[in-house]
Amino acid sequence: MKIGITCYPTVGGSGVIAAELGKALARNGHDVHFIASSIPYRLDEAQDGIYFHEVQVNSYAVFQYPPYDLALASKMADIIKQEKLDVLHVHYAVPHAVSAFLAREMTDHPVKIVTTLHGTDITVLGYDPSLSDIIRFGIERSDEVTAVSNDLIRQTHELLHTTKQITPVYNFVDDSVYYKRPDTGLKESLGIPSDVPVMTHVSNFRKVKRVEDVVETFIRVRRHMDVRLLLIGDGPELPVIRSMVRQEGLEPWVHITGTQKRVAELLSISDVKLLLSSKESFGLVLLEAMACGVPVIGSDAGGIPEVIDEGVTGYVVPVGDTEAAARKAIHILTNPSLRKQMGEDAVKRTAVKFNKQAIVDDYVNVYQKACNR
Ligand code: GMT
Repeated sequence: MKIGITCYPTVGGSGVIAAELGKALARNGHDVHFIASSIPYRLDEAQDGIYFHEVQVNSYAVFQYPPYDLALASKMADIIKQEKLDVLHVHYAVPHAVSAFLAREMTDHPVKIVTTLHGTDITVLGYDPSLSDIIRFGIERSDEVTAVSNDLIRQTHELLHTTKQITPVYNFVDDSVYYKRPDTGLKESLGIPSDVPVMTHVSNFRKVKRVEDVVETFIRVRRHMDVRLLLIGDGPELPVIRSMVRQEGLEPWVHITGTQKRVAELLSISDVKLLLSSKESFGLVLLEAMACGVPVIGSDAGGIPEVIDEGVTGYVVPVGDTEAAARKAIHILTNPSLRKQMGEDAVKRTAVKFNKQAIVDDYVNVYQKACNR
């Protein structure tokens, strides 16, 4: 098939999934055309069957805001016509599904539109009355719609009052990147003694991630045992977290790494991974940790309970309940055989329930369904 893919190219789960999906589709013999404002993170290698088309937005004095959505629609229409695309798969309803609709209207070629909902397009923007009608429009005019968890489907129907059928397709990880790496001195280079366990959080440090709960949980765990905290990533809340760490006098035990390329290596020296968000449609970082053999503790927000098998690969705690999160973390960290068993089960569950090839095949089935309409 000839498949167009549009996503936000910056670091973020949706961009990662779009890029990994595109690479896997190309490996399976499809032609994949990325249409985005820049090359998606993770698409930096040359690969047969992958093409990149950059959307350029010109700025004119007449525009207070440069019209990215229109430039995107124009570029999509060009590529649909030029490449005779069978399917245009857009990640995020706004503006991508709406730009795709406009692009299809601009061409005579019968391209099908597949939209994948990733989360904040519904759980945050869906509450905005100035956007909810256009999000619903983008969804309803798509030929097929998928979402990354059943909870996101429930929320989409509830928030947008749409009856559009939405297919759940879970996220996956690239197991050639995320697997347990041997520690070749990384723990030591961070100044962490080999027998001291490590708690880890990875995110884009937005408010919804509730990173202050992660630090609060760490403080509670530290009252019981020697432990370290790795905070990986960057974002608007990082300065707040830095000052919390300073004020609490935690600097010797908390390692703030910023954005990292070697996430799999850092996860591999971790003993438990925390994601305590208030909103989270899936939580791809949980899967990345699980693939590296790390037990996970997540909040009961959104799709997180669909990712964690309670008591098997980790634990789910109520949003904001740092006491429960600390209790679960202490339970894992003080039971080496449990920590080991959970880590092994996490790797197995990731390979089965979130199997990359099976999920790529699910997307191809969705494309075929759209084309057979
Ligand atoms: O979590 C973010 O802030 C980034 C956002 C994105 O666009 O990548 O993540 C969303 O999509 C990911 C991939 O499907 C999911 O794993 C995240 O749970 C989801 N984020 C939220 O729902 C807050």
